[in-house]
Amino acid sequence: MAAGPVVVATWRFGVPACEAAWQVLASGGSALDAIERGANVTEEDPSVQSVGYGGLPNAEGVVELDAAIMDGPTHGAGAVGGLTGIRRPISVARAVMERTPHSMLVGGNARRFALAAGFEDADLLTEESRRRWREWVATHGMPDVAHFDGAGLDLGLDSERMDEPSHDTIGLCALDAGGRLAAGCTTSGLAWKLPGRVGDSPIVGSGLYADQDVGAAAATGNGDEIMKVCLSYRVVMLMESGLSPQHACEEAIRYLLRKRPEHQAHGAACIALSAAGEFGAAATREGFDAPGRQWLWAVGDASGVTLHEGPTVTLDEP
Ligand code: SD4
Repeated sequence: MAAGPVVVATWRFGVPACEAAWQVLASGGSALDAIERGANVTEEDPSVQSVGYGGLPNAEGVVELDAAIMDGPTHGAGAVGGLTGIRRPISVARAVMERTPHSMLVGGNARRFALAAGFEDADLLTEESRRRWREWVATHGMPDVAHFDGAGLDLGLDSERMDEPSHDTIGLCALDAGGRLAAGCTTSGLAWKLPGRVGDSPIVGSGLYADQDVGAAAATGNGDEIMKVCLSYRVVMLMESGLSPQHACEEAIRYLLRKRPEHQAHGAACIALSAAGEFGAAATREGFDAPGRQWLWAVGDASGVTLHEGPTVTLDEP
């Protein structure tokens, strides 16, 4: 008999997402539906400037969304990368999984698919995100993407300027009453990214992973680093080798730090949920342990939805 139901999500905005997901789980709904419902709450919230509607745009002022969903029982997955002008990208990702033989659609053709599948065209910029982009262009100038040499573009990865709301992905892992697992991830990605840049979030094994026999994981942080170590896959594999979700998260973050010690100013974090309903989370200390930027994550279960802090990990510790 499986434990649960339970849902885990990244960041403070994971609280309303968990509340919505919990409603689904509590009424006997599937983990997959819970993930989608929870993620949609964050995607539709204009005050979250790192996910969906209201997310900060790329260097040219266009909001490009990445999202993916993974279903434990079928080991199915769907994803979209660089999706523009659609408000609920995780639902498009689910449609990719359920209505096509493929796993990921990108760019203009992901948008065409979404429109054909019945999603509405939407302006994703809010007054606030437009204002912030104009401010960024005024201080940095427009990068010349066609002749980009890597020198002139400031992606805003300086951790001192990274306040909590500006760059964070919602990742969710859920276990339903029937013992089914699912994971999801949705983001507008790094603010001011090069047009066409796709992060870890829509990539199975990097931004999210679910193995029905073991557990699920999701990641947030600098996707250009996260994808180099397939962070979510690593967390789940560590759980498979016998580590608890908490220790698996800490060990996977340590692995990232070992492999890329010079590249962690922006940081990375992960959450995990086992098939038995245990959960855990960890983040790099650098990037996620500054005033206004603590590593926070949310849990929803029968006792309610709670916000948790830390732990953060460095290489100096065993
Ligand atoms: C990305 N992982 O696109 C996302 C962004 C993020 O905290 O989660 N930032 O790289």
